[in-house]
Amino acid sequence: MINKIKEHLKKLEVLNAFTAEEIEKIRIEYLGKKGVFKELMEDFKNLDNQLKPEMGKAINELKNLVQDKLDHLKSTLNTSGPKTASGIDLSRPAGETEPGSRHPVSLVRQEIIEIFSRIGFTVSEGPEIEDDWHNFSALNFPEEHPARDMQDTFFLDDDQKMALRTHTSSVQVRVMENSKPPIRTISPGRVFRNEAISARAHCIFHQVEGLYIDKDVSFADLKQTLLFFAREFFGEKTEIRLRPSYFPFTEPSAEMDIYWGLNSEADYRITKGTGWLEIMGCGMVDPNVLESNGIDPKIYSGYAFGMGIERIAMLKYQVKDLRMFFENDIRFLKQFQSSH
Ligand code: 2NL
Repeated sequence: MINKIKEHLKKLEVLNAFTAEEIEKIRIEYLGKKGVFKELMEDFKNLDNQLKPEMGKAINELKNLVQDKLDHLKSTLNTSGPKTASGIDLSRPAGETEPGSRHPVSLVRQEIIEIFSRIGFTVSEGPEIEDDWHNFSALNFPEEHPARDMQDTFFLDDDQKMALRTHTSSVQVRVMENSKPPIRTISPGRVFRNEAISARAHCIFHQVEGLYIDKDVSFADLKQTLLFFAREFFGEKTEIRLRPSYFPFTEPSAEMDIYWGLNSEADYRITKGTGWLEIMGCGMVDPNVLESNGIDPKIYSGYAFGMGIERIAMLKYQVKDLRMFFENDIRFLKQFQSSH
């Protein structure tokens, strides 16, 4: 009898179960009506009285071990479910995942789109790979203009026919090709410049450009639209100024600044001591551009503008280094508005 008990002890050590059914089977095998203990008790009855205390103790010990084993198996079932041969529990529920957040460039792009859509601008998008016509020629870039140079443009072939777009004006050329005035559209998108990467410049960045073409569109319309935008985005008391500038596709051209103020050391640094901050470039669409795109400059006129989204996002969120927007460091990204 003592050998029988020893055998059961050995068996018990390697016994395992992965489901509630298997555990129940073990329980019945040992503790059931026709189980191991029933049989042992039958043997026990027929023992010599002097052997009974020792055997009784051994049977009790075995019973306790069986109960412990069953409890243990049940507890692993509750917390970790079935295990594979490798011991990895594939049924374990995943830990909680933190909700993601929107990228600051997406947030600012969306805000700009919403402001202009309130005054009738539609959104247009187009290809990131462009031909020379849509990126340059249709926009009045002279044949030898430095912006076409290898320095600024990522050309995709040796004869410089195809390139990564350097601005989203190429999208607006496509809008002019495919529709008739009045045209009132903004084109947000990714653009590419073959430049050295620094805290203030990157070879990939995002732009929003705007284009409005109709009869009798004037510089006053441009100025009032940009003032509206500046006050919606930066606050209702925002002041703007326009400085003369140059772009191949607009005439006259200007740079729009907002008054940022000089209230802190940082303000002096970012406004170079003037209190004014450059926000975007703009101008009246050059008659050559209208003509190239099949729009009669004697009947129609238009204005256009363009701004860098990262630059605006740097101001809005006080980000000092443009490269932060491209590194996708979770610690940076999770500081912005959650998408939930
Ligand atoms: C800047 C300046 C500008 C435009 C973009 C434009 C588009 C067409 C015709 C004429 Cl189809 N102009 N776009 C005009 C002036 C300035 O962008 O600094 N962007 C980051």
